[in-house]
Amino acid sequence: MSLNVETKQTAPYEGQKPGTSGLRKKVKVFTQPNYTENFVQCILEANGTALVGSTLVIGGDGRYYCKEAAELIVRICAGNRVAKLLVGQNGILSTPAVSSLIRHNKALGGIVLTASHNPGGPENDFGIKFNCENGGPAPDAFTNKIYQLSTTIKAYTLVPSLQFDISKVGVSNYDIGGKPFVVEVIDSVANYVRHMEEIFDFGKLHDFVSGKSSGKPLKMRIDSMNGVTGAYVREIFLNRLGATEASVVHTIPLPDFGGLHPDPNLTYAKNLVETVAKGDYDIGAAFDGDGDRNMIIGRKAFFVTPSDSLAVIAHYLEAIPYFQKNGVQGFARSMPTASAVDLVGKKLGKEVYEVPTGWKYFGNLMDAGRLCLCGEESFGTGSNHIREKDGIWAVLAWISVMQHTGKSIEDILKQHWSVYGRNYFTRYDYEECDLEPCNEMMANMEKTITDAEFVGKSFSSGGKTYKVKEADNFSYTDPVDKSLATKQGLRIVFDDGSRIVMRLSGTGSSGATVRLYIDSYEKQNVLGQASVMLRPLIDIALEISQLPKFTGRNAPTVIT
Ligand code: VG1
Ligand code: CO
Repeated sequence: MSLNVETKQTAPYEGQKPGTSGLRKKVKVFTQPNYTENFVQCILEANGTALVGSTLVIGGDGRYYCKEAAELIVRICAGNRVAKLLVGQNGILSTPAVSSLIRHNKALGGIVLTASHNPGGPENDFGIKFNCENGGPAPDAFTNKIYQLSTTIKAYTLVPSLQFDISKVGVSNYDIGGKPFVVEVIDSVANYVRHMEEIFDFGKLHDFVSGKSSGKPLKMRIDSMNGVTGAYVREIFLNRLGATEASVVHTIPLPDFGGLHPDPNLTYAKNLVETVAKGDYDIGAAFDGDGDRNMIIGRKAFFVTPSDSLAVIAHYLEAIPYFQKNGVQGFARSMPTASAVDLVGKKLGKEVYEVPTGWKYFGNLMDAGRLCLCGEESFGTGSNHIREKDGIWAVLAWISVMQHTGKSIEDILKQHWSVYGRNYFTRYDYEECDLEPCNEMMANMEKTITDAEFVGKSFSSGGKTYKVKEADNFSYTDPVDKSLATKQGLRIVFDDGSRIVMRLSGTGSSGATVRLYIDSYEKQNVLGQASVMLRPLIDIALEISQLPKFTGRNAPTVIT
């Protein structure tokens, strides 16, 4: 029986402008009549004629409204002449799993349902983003097109009568206006686990984790924070690597993340940090809601900054079979990320790229074969095995390094610093501030730091003096397609390499979030306490930006 396509009239909604990684709004915004429908129709139309007969991947992090949105999207895709959909069972796929599936199946792209690390539930956030055929988040030119379409949309098309069961793995075939249409509900973890097995030496890791090689199992606490990684973690760490049941916690994905804020950092993953601090663990790790972020801590909760994590993995890439096989190309980091990896790149003779915030900026370099490992200070680490950051991959990389060196996480870091020096790093977030004064603050600071007199000025605090070497609003020309991204963050670089960076978040769902990044390099004094070492530069940043005056805040909401 042929199913009918229906066209529904609609009108534009304001503000359907994708941010750093997709469109993120409150659930209540997405569930307004036609809001989700409009945005999805615009995503599909932005693909132009390539959409006809294409394959798309659909899945998300299991948060509230994820399953309903996935079912709705299937019906809209059916109405837009897509030929085949790969849909995660119950609408569940981690962000890295979507990226892997797109590449593995040579799909045109994927629609990812997530607001990542933002809290979930009926009162909280939902999000939708499009990933292109390389598996990475759509670049600016593409998301601008989606936004443009959203301002003029008049109608969307769907097949309301399409019946399928998203909770059962299996293939359903349809005839839509004489054309075949296939919905394949897939096991959410199988493809991803296969991919990890190709990258890492699971045999070696099994012996190391289970204790078969040493008689001493690796003591781990892996915390999925009730996000999407639960199922992946259970299959990989318990079933494949032989870890004990007690090694993994919060592995059931919940629509509201059990009330947790699924953001793996020292503030929101407090339970993990406290447990590892008190207990007998070699490694602790946590992920965000959609599984692309990771936090790594060692014995007694020894904290590894994401900037250091990237540098250490870069130093030990030979411990991972994937890189032995495919070779090591360049490295990259986002602009606010501390420059520890630059030093490793320099030593190994590798190119190091500095790109704006957001994983989409790494994709072109990877596609061009110039980049194999990259990271962001926001707990993102990944490689060119996919085009998203990958939380579980990062933990497997760290366990590989531990196995390879036979050292503890703390010793690995201390040795790294003794060779390269240390980039002390912190980020202060001021969440949900009023937008207007924040815009004013940024404009004001831009004016201050781009004044001709500013370069060469010295600032002193707490017995330290920093002299400005350069200052700008960061802009980036993609070395591959020459596309230009401007106004990516205010940046003050001092002559010892230390930096102050300030930008407004592009992932918040209401108000403005100010991010202040402080990066201070020490060649010798590598064993200090980060909060003490960074104090002078923080005070200087607050003075130059006049942040307390503009935001009315005396302290950040989150410190990482
Ligand atoms: C934040 C991070 C950025 C990251 C982005 C998406 O963006 O700072 O590094 O790429 O989130 O990560 P912003 O614009 O709020 O600073 V995720 O795990 O939320 O997809
Ligand atoms: Co995420």
